[in-house]
This record gives sequence, C-alpha cells and structure tokens, in this order.
Amino acid sequence: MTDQPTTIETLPESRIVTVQQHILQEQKRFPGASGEFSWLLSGITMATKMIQAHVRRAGLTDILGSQGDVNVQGEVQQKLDVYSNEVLVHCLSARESIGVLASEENENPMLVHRGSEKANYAVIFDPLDGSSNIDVNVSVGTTFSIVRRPEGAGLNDPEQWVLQPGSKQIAAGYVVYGSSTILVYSVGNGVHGFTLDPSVGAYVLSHPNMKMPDVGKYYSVNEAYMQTFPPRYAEYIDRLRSGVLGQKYASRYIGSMVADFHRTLLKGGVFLYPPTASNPEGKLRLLYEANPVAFLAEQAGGMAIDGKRRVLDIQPDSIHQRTPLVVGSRVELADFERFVLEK
Ligand code: AHM
Ligand code: MG
Repeated sequence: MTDQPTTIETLPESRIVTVQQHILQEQKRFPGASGEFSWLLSGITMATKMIQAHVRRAGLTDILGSQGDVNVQGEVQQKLDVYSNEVLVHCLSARESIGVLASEENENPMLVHRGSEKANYAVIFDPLDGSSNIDVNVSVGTTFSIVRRPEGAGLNDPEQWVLQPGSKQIAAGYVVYGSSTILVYSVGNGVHGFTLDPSVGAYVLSHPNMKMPDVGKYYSVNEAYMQTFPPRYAEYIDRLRSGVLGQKYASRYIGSMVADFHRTLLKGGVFLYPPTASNPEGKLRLLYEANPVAFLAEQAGGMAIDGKRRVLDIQPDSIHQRTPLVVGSRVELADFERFVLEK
C-alpha cells in the first residue's frame, strides 16, 4: 500500500462518446441553444433502439407478415412498418419542440403541441425503409430529416412546415438495422456514426467525421429495370462497366436504400434509382428518403442529384413526392454530370 492518492487518467482519444454526449457537444454551436434540440434527437435515438429490438426478434414472434392494410403509397404495410411508425410518433410527440411530424406511413403530416410557443421543428421520416427485406433477414433502416418551422408558417398549416427544399434541413440521418445497428447523423458539421452496443443499450461513437471516398468500386442499381431507364442512365451504367473511368466497376444492390447508401458512404461509388416504366418519377420519396441521404452525402464530401439537378435544391410540392436519385462519390457524379447531362 502507498499513501499516494489514486488518479485516473483517461486519454481523450480513448474515451467512450455516446450519441447523447455528442449531440450536447454539437448543440453548443447553436447560439442560445436551450437543450431542446438534443432532447428532440434523443426521441429519435430512443425510438430506433425500440425498433431495432423488434427487428432483432422478427421471426421469433408473431411480428412477421402483413398487417393487411394498404398505406398511402398503395403498398401493403408490414407489421413492423406499423410498429416503427407508432414508436417514432410516440417518442417524438413527447418532445415539446416538435410542431409537425410527417411519415411515409401517414397520408398527411400531423400537428403536435398545437399552440406551443416552443414547437419550432418538423421531423419527417421513413420509419422502416426497405421493409420488404425483413422476411429474408436483410438489412432495413429508418431515415429522418429535421427542418425548422418556416417564418410565418401557421399552426394550422403543417404542409407549409415540411414543403421546404432539402437545403433547409438542419439535421438528418438514418439508422441501419444490419449486422449491427448503426446511427449516422449530421447537424451540418460533418457526418458521424454511432454503433449500438447492445450490452449496455447505448449508441457509441464508432465512425467520427465520416468522409465518402472520392471514388469507389461499385455501382448500385436495380438492373432488372435497365430496359426502361431513360437512355442517359443506361449509357452511364455502360460507362461504369466498360472501364472508361479507369476501372471496371462491380455491382452491389441490396434493395434497402438506407443500406445501399451506407455502403456507398463508407466505400464510395454510386447508388442510382432512375425513372422506370412503372415509376416514371423514380421510386424514392424526396422528403424522407432522398433529402436525408443527399444532406449526408454532401456533408461527407459526396454529391446527390436527381439525374439533372442538385437534390437539395428541389422545391417540393407534395409530401410523398418521388424523385429519381443518383448519389455517391465525386468522381462518379462528376462523370454523370460531364458526359451525361452535357450531351
Ligand atoms: P419502402 O420505403 O417502401 O421500403 O421502399 C423503398 C425501397 C428502398 O429502400 C429501395 O432502394 C427501393 O425501395 C428498392 O426498390 P426496387 O425493389 O424497385 O429496386
Ligand atoms: Mg418504407
């Protein structure tokens, strides 16, 4: 035994940083921040932990299979879609700073805390993206986008809150329920990824300051629809295959946008969902699918276009509006713009 006092020295780089700590740190960048924004984001982290717990039990309980209802897109809702939507609505409507919630699963945006002076944000989300993959144990995810209440927007007009271009997002992110559960988010100060440690139930910083590689090895598109893509898309995919860009690309396609985007963020390359015969405007939804990934792609040094213009510049006309999407590394996107758009 010595009589020396015990000291604990923790090197900053070896510290465990939870998403909650990180959000509190990020919030300091907002002048006059009162904590309401970190409280809002904690609603998302809470809900996604509950969703992942259900996803992990899929197949064990009576949770698989269709609920029998058809959602506003005309798709059969899966039980997990319904559960995920309810959990997000439940967790977020407890946050007084939220005035409007809009979801892929609901036809109209919902007003919450009508009349509250503090209700300054709208949260727009796809509770369970790629849900047709659940029955076959393939990754699914949640995407979210947060915008401020626009100047002068009335409390009885929730559409006005959400019909803003993606460039107005103050935060966006997603969670992938994959081989592990990872939450990736940005408040416009870089992109950060947090892996859920299931033993303690905390999202822990695992991917600080993520950067999309300038070039990748993969393109990602549903090639079954190739015959019905506009010619410029088919031509572009031919360029990638033929080695014009200095290498012959390989292909990867999961069929869950959030998982396909996550791979593209980490490994680079390009993900495309072009217009097709059955979806002439593209299949993906602008507000809660394309906008969040476009925001994250740009924050990570990549790009996102709708085949013609920057996704984040599109002024939406309706909540469930669809858009074509081309998102990925700078080299692949610059090639699309130079050789495809300029023709
Ligand atoms: P969802 O939100 O109903 O799950 O649909 C969106 C999903 C995306 O995750 C994915 O990129 C796309 O649909 C796959 O569509 P397809 O099967 O036509 O390739
Ligand atoms: Mg969905």
